[in-house]
Amino acid sequence: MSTATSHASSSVLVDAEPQPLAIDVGRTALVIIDMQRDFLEPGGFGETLGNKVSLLDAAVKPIAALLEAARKVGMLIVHTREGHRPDMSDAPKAKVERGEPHLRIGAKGPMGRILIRGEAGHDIVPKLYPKDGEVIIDKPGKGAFYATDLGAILQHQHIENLIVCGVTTEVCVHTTVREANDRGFKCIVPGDCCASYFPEFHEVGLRMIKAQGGIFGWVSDSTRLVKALS
Ligand code: C5J
Repeated sequence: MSTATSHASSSVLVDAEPQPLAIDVGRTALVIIDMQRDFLEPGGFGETLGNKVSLLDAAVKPIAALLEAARKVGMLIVHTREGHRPDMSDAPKAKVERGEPHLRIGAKGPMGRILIRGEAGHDIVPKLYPKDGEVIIDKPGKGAFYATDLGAILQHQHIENLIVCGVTTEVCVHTTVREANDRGFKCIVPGDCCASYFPEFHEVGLRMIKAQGGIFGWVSDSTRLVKALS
């Protein structure tokens, strides 16, 4: 993992709503939520829940552009993966017992056992694959702080701001932004780097973040963020 002390400290102004935000790049992390095959590809968890997974493809290209810009400036990069231990001891019964039994978490699908660590479907899509040294957080819940060491890592790296993106907007992205906001992080959410199986939830999810003076954070997009970083 790269360390905060190795990150160049420079303040940039990010165009965002409800207002522009100045961030110190060296104290900012890019957090990419759950860009896993299980959510984006046919045969995974997303599809077993009855969703049209191709709707999530829209976020891949903008995230790739942002990831490239963040890597160039040496920003701390965090990738998260939602999933469970193979023995499923960390999977709450209430979460597992939903939907058809042969399509539930832990069941065998075309990409291996659904939402289980180490299986092909649990891995991150090739276009956004983590590079050596980037942080990977395996999370059993929707929020990236719940039952993980993300908080400790961000604290040790002196991170104050998060750029949070990924899938899905109203579930794991939103939960993570809310957790981060309560922990004192300023969160910027690039809208085009997020996606949902429900376009209306995506739209409203973004509006909820920036409403009321930015009650959960700021909303921007990949173009404005890449411009600010370069
Ligand atoms: C869901 C997620 N939607 N990553 N997970 O179950 O948003």
